[in-house]
Amino acid sequence: MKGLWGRALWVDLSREEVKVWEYPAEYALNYVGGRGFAARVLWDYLPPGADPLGPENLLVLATGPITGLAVNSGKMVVAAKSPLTGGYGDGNVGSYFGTMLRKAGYDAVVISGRARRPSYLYVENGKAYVLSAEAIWGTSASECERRLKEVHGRSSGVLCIGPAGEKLVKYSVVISQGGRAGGRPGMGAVMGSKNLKAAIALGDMDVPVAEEKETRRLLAEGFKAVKSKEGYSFWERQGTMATIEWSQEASVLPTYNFREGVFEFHRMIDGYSMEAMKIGLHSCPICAMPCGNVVRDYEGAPSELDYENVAMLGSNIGIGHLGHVAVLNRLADELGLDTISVGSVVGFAMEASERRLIEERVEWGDHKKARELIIDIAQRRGLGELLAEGVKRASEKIGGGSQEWAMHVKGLEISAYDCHAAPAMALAYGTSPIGAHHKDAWIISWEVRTGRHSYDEAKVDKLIELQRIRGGMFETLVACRFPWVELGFELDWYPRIFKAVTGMSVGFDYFYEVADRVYALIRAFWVREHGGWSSSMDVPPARWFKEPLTKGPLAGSKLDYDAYMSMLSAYYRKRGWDSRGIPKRETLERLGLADVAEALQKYA
Ligand code: PTT
Ligand code: SF4
Repeated sequence: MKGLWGRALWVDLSREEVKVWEYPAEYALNYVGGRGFAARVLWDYLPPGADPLGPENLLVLATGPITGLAVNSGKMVVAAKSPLTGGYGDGNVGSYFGTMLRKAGYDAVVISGRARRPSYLYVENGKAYVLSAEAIWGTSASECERRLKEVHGRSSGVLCIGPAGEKLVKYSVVISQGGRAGGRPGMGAVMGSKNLKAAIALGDMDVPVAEEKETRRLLAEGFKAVKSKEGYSFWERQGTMATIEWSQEASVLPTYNFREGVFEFHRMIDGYSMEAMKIGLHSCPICAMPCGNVVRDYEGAPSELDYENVAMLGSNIGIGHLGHVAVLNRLADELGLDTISVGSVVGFAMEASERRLIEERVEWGDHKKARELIIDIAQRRGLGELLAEGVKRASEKIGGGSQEWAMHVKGLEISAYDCHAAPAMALAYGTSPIGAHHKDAWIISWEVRTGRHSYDEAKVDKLIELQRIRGGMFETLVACRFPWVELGFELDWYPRIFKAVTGMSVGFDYFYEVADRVYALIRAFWVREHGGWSSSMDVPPARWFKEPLTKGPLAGSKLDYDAYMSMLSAYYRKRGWDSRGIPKRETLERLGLADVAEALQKYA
């Protein structure tokens, strides 16, 4: 396929060996790139049952055919078997690493083994080396990037882990450009377990495309169209931070460990408060609508804010000063911790302390204690050791009924939308292919608009449609979905750029089929790694079913368990999965996954 080099780097850190891998052409045709490529590699090459933090785990860094060529396409996928969930894990990070990797002559990197000493991978124009990272081990993510750029040049693309990844914190992430983060289900820990502190790419080659002039023309057209959208200027002002106000109004702002959906101090942490503190705007490469809002935090340092970060480190733990929230957010970036999960575990600790299930006192809204805890988590010290394992394992350890309010699905902490009165969003969390993340289907805005209390099948159809576009098309092409989601940029543009780049004239049917294949394959991976499946794995925590909201206009609302389970059954049926949530043989065969069907036979 044009638009892809058709080759990846395969790096065996144990042997300090780097090979060029001409991957099978069917990978590109059937999986396109990004998440699709990663899922297929993990299915084909990861030994079943592998320890996620053992040398046999594979870390996949993957771009797609339009990465670096389309509007908002400075994005890439970081994937591996997750140490947090034991299933498939990935994240999408904005980074010059992805665009430079393409310019260096590769579509992806697959990393196996474990280096004997702290190391980093350096890729430049077709060549690759594993170099010593002893001098930068222990540094913060931004210090690591700064030091490597001093050596390899300012234009190199860098991915780093922080101290949390080195200490194998189960929800540590990979960081780029100081404030871009990816790989919520512990991709940072997988890097750390391999003794891999960083990866750098540098190149100046152009990936061959089918229609060069048309690709350039479409890129310019895309930029112009995005910038002329109605909501553009407000987006430039607030970016994702505008969602705080929306979530408060819709009663979905996670508050006090998802007990409530409204926060009394919401105005102190919203987009307008952010605007008053704003000192800059950062972005991923090739972006037409930058969204990295930088503020100066209460300790005087810059911190890049997003909705999720502020909701989880603000309202969810009772902190109502944006300057304090910004300190915690900056620490998470420096240490390489996922802000959503760390906000959730701190909220969990606050509730556990209130209920006297742990000895340590951690009060709601205590920003100093939250600051200490975040550092202790990254260092795995004291209570931080327990919390570094995530809320699922922490609740199993402390007991006392805490499993009911450990806010996760499949072990991944829930992102920042309360679902007491949002059944479709609850199902989106329940069926997300990586655990409770909103990336595959942010159905909540549609649900709030169209009727939030129903459990009808139209919601299931909408959910699958969103998963196909967001979790399928954008994650395999690989580009940022925000132009479409946030500004209504036309989706039809993507098949056009895909044709210009690859020469393949396809419609949405093609992307949707790829998406369904990738979803079925990822589900098969979960089944294989967990040794079976039960629909209970696709259900959000008991809190949303048992404890109604007590505040705000939706006080009294909670989810209905039986109605949720009927939606889940409808979801399985529409996907061609059985009543436990395992893809049926005929579904796998229809999607060209006969080999996968064979392997799943023992769970039939
Ligand atoms: C993403 C998740 C999100 S989703 C946010 S804010 W969001 C949190 N950001 C974190 C952060 O920052 N620092 C940190 N230490 N941890 C963080 N954890 C959280 O991670 C991100 C944007 C955003 S901002 C979103 S929605 C969109 N996500 C996209 C996606 O998933 N796919 C895609 N094709 N396009 C997307 N565009 C948008 O990108 P994960 P980024 Mg992120 C500081 O990675 O693992 O998927 O988790 O990548 O470059 O920071 O851009 O309101
Ligand atoms: Fe990156 Fe934001 Fe631009 Fe998307 S909109 S490419 S997340 S800066």
